[in-house]
Amino acid sequence: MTDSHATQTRTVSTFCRICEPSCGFIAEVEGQQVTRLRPNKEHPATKGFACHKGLAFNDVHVDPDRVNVPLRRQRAESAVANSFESLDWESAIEQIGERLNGIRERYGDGAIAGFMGNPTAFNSLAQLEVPSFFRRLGGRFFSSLTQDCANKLAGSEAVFGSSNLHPVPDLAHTDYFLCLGENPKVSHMSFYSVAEPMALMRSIVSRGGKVRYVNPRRIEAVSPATGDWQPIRPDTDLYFLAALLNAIDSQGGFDEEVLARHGKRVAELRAFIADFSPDVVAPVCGIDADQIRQLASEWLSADAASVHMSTGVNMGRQGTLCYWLVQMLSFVTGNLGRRGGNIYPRGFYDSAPLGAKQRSEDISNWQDSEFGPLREVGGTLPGNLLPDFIEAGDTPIRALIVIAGNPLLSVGGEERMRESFKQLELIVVIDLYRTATAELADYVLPAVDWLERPDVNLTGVGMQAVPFVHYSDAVVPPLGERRPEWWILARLAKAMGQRSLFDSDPNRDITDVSAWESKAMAKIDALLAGAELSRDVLQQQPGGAALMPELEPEALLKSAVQFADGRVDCCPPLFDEALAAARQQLAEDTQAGGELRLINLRSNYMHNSWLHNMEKLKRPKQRDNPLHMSPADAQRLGLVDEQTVRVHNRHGEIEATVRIDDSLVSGAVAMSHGWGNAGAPGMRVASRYPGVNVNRLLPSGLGSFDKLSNQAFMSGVPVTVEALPQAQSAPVAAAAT
Ligand SMILES: Nc1nc2c(c(=O)[nH]1)N[C@H]1C(S)=C(S)[C@@H](COP(=O)(O)OP(=O)(O)OC[C@H]3O[C@@H](n4cnc5c(=O)[nH]c(N)nc54)[C@H](O)[C@@H]3O)O[C@H]1N2
Ligand SMILES: Nc1nc2c(c(=O)[nH]1)N[C@H]1C(S)=C(S)[C@@H](COP(=O)(O)OP(=O)(O)OC[C@H]3O[C@@H](n4cnc5c(=O)[nH]c(N)nc54)[C@H](O)[C@@H]3O)O[C@H]1N2
Ligand code: SF4
Ligand SMILES: [Mo]
Repeated sequence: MTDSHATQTRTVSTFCRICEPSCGFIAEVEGQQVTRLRPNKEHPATKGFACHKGLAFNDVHVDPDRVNVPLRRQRAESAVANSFESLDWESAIEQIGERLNGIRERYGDGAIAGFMGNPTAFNSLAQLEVPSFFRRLGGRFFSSLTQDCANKLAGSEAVFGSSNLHPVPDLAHTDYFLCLGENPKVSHMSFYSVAEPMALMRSIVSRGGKVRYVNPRRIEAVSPATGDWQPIRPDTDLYFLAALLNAIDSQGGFDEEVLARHGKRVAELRAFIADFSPDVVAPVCGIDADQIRQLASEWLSADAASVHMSTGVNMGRQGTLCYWLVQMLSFVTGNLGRRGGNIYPRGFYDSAPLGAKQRSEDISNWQDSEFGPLREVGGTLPGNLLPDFIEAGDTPIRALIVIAGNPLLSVGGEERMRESFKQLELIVVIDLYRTATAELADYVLPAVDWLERPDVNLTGVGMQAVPFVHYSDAVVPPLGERRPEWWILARLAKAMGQRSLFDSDPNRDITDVSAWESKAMAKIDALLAGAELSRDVLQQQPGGAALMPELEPEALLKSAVQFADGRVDCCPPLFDEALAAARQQLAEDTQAGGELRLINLRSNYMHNSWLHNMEKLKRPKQRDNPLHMSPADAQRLGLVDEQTVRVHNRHGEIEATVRIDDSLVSGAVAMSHGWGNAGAPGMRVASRYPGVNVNRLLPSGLGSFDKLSNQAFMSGVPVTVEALPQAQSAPVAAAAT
């Protein structure tokens, strides 16, 4: 960091906290204003890579629509619906604290709930402190994990004994990469932190290797230079993976020596995949049996093969089992813990044992709840049960605090969620914006953004292509009255007479925020100290970052597996019920007709439900979220481009505009989520281009999530599409199911 005269430009090294790559940036600062963000070429890991969303983040930082002071909703008697008045922090904290205490007294501890959203994954202090606030209160805790990747936590916990062990493809050395349900070019990968994934894909292909994207859509990553498309019908990956393993076993591809030394329950795995021959699954997956056998041979003939799956598979009906079979594909063929296969790179601390500790704290604890046996995964209950918990008879939730989340748009079933919120006595939203969820809140509290707070890249450790750690101080002081989440929650705890997050004595009057911050930072400092690093040392490195030595690939099987016997569980007994259900499901899917299935579509011009207030992202074709449909389906249904249609199923209905898209397999329709901002007038750009909330078509409540992991079913949900009657012409109604 170079400091000079206040009015001159100084440069501060920092990093982006929008998504997993955490790209290194240089912020140019004049006085206390950021004037420009640019990629940091000196950063040892991200090396000058950055995308347009991160580079434009200053637009969010200075957005006139940001919430800058605490807001309180005018109660119903107010003449203006949903008007908010500002108040000072002291009053806001005092009032909320008092109401929370009243609710606890009337309804018990469980009446208070938290929902923590995705941006906290890149917010080190919030990530560490938010869950403990609710734990101390004895409250209920939900997070966007169960709309994203909870299946991976549950899957790894069952197979490796740690919810934190997620072997990543060694793309720099692999000869074969099988990529399921992931779009590296647009979304920059998840559970694999890499700044420029497409450069790695190109290098695999250019050194004679193969990349296969298994996907119902010919995604942007597909090209002669970066890999081929393997089409698949939505939500059939479990059958495909089982058949691939079945074909590999038939071709003698199991590595018996590795299995004998490091595996257990291999016979049970074999028994399961035996029912899924390529011939049986081919018609369901929409992949020829010969092609499945060909993919098996390709995998086996590669010197080293690697695999990865992401949200397109997580969100199907069998996310946990799919993650298990992905690990099995790697393990049984001797590619797990091998150069060019899947590896555990470690990073600046060893996260695998921490995931084993989490297992004892939540995952193994099935409890009888009023909704049947339920367990927490990653410390969180199923987001899809939030409305049910609010409506629960004896022990209802009555206060909800949402931190960096937008459950009204990000969780399935907007109508149910909205309806259930009416029963809450208190809703508090801590956010940057007056989002659709915030619009229903009693209080909206202004959070700092990542230019205004210090962070270490905690998320991604153990899953980095190049293991590194970086630290950034706040680049500029907070604008307005914005505050960090830990500060808000610590103040609330104190106002409630609770032990504050950072102080054992609730009565001690702590006004020195920096003292709190250093207490909050102490955990991070301890992790850094374990790697013989400190924040000071990091800040003196180029890019504020230090590269970490990678574990040798073999260490994965030698020491990272967290079961006492050190063995990989090839067929965890926990799965028994799910395996039976999967066989049953295959039988049903084999009988099912050609219904349309709805899948997700991320683009470079949206980021979940946020960044919708950035004018720069509202390019002409990016101002709403149409329903993408293959030409064959459109023709079958008599639909044309730009036509308005009704999309419905038993969960809900929406109107959308058709976009004919030849990148989709027939039978799949795709829409972007995170839209539906008509009800968020506080976000003026977003509400000008509102789009429609596709999650109205997703299930909610019991039966709408994977019991093993709490992961919501959000991809492959059947829908019916029909033309809306035209004002002038006769209706062209055509149902797809
Ligand atoms: N149909 C469908 N639904 C999906 C998905 C899908 O693919 N399809 N994807 C799912 C996935 S993977 C995810 S992760 C979830 C995300 O679900 P959520 O986390 O509930 O939603 P986001 O849209 O990420 O909203 C994040 C909110 O945090 C605010 N925010 C940003 N930075 C900060 C900060 O530093 N502090 C605070 N306090 N607030 C901040 C933003 O303004 C925004 O309102 O959505 C899920 N929903
Ligand atoms: N631009 C942008 N970048 C983002 C985000 C964003 O919203 N916008 N969100 C961030 C977040 S929170 C996350 S979790 C990551 C997610 O990163 P990814 O998981 O890569 O997310 P997507 O780009 O939605 O890719 C999912 C893919 O799965 C495919 N798919 C859908 N259904 C199925 C199926 O049944 N089987 C198979 N095999 N494929 C299927 C879809 O066609 C899609 O290409 O992205 C992060 N990066
Ligand atoms: S890829 Fe993600 S982390 Fe990198 S600049 Fe873009 S939004 Fe930020
Ligand atoms: Mo996500």
